Amino acid sequence: MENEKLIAEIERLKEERNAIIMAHNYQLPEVQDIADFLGDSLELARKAVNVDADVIVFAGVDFMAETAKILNPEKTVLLPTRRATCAMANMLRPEHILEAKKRYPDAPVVLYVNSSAETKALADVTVTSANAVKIVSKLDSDVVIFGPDKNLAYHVAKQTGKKVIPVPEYGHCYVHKKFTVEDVERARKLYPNAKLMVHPECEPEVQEKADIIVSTGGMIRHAPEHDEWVVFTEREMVYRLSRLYPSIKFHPAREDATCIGMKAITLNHIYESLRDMKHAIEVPEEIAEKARKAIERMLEMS
Ligand code: 5XR
Ligand code: SF4
Repeated sequence: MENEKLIAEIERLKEERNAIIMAHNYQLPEVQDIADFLGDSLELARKAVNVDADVIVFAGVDFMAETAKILNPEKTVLLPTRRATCAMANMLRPEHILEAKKRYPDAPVVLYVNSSAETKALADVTVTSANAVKIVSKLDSDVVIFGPDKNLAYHVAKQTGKKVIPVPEYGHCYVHKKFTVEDVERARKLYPNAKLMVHPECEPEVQEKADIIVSTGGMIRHAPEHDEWVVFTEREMVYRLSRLYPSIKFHPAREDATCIGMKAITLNHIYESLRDMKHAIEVPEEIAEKARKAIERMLEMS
């Protein structure tokens, strides 16, 4: 089917199923264009609690759909394709956490929201890039186990002065790892009037040269503070920002910073997911209950 027809079919099925479409800021432009809500994973999960819909089609990667399901157990949450997965979240296995807990039995387990429900169930508290420093400082312990992003772990250790044990030792996002100091230097030369907005999943030496270090939600909130930016995160963020603020200039720091998991979702998958009610996310209740506690603790502490 052509896009126009697909979009009409999606609209029709949305009404029939009482469904809404939520999309992450890294989704393809044509997916962003049909979304009812756009945001980062936590904004979307929170939003999902307040919407009056029976079905949520989640255009994002699997851990995001799981988080939405954990906070909305009574709703049907659909992931348009099983290929939409996060390479970084997949690096952390429950065994990594259990092994670290053996070495540091008194250390709380702090997990970035970019993690599976199974691992969140082993966490004392979850964090986002925006509240990680605040939450770790508040914890009553000088040692914390932290996963899966070692760059965020570095940032947290530096800001809090605490001992941070990264699990796994090599956890990272391959999309954000692409950005180098050379990209920063090129951006400064090419766009001398622009400021640099950098995602905290980037390497420490890139973060150190940033004007601001923010999640995608933070990029949206801070963009109006200046009229030209170079954006160090997944490239579709530039589409999102440019559509929101047509009078501000945004340049991608690299054209090749694309997330394969995010890009796996097409309009056709969204149509098929509404037509066949697939792939419904299920989180076993004993896992969901524990993971929900860790997420709710974050919401209370931030
Ligand atoms: O998965 C990601 O890399 C995206 C992101 C974001 O900034 O949107 O990091 N996910 C966030 O929801 C996590 C929040 O700190
Ligand atoms: Fe995961 Fe990186 Fe893709 Fe975000 S951009 S979903 S952290 S692989």
